[in-house]
Amino acid sequence: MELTKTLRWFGEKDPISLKEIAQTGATGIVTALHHIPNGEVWSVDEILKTKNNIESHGLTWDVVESLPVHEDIKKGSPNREKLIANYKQSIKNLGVCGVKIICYNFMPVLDWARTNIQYVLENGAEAMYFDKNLFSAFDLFLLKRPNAEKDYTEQEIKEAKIIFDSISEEEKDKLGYNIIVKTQSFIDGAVKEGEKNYLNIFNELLAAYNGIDKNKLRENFSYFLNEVIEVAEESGVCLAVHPDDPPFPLLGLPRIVSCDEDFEWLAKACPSLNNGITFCSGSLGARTDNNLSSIFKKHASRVHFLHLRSTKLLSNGDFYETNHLEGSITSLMKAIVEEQINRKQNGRLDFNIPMRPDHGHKILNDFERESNPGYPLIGRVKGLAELSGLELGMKYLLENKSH
Ligand code: CS2
Ligand code: MN
Repeated sequence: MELTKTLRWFGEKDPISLKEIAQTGATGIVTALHHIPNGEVWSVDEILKTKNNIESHGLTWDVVESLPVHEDIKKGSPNREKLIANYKQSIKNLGVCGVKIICYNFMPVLDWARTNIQYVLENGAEAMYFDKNLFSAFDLFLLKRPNAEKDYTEQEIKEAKIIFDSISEEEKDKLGYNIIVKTQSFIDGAVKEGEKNYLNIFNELLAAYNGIDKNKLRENFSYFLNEVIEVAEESGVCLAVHPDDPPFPLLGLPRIVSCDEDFEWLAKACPSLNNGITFCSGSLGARTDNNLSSIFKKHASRVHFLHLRSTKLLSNGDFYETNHLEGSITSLMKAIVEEQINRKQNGRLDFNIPMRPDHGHKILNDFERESNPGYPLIGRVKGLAELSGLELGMKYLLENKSH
């Protein structure tokens, strides 16, 4: 019994190769068919090409991350029927090919958001940082989102203005780029690199959510889940929604997968255990009122995939991604191992839950090569090794206790 160790691979365009990943201690790959446009069917042929490639390196394709949910499904637009039909077909095809866990998210427009993707730590390593005031400054004064002021207090606007006035033009450009162009949704192609007009395009994407509040978004999410769940069950595929990162509303957009109450809603909206969760400790950890191990314990039976990393929350609401073993990861790992033991005792076969170190710091030779933000090789491998050791020790303690 052991968590399945995986690393994310961004496909052929990833500067990090499968050959390298095969040497890291990971046995599995988390990837997507990045070349297929969002909304189109993943055919059996295309899935098998990637699967065979992964397997030719002695690895297994354990989790899809992500099979993206099209914005029109999130918005509940009339053409969602066609898009949902395509999603169902992709689930079916993945099931046929034996790829049985699908991670996705239901965050409008944005995926994860950070203000600095090269925050230098005391030891010289680089991490990703979210500066609350800087993010507000971006919203209010760079993006100039219509009516943005309504989402902030006077004090917040004042603080955002001070910080905005203190940074150079070059830093402003970089800020926009970090926040928008490097986020996952833009990897989907909504804005091309070098696109000068990207702030306007972005404002249009946001404006399309005018009138869609938390309840409406929940309604659209529930509709989607209840449409696809039967196919998922028949195909033996588990869906695993990734939490909002950070887990609070941004840019006037609703966020509905952020906390315990949201997971409770999720389970009620679609009770099937195939409607599951990607438990991302780093995302959920960016909120003081999210107690990681208690949220995990409460919803453990529907956790199909683990993203493990730690978030250092500062008193002013800023946060950054800290070392994997910091924070409450030890008590979370205890809860995870207990869940594995439970599953085994209850005859569930899915006790080797796939896990990956979600992001990693840039360290050592990572500085000598390109990588996707958050996904340098050595920093992630350090996290993987640390988490694997923690798991092993925890298992030893808990199993000996139960004998
Ligand atoms: C990931 C997310 O890189 C990351 O932070 O955890 O982007 C994740 O892949 C998506 O939200 C899942 O759809
Ligand atoms: Mn994550």
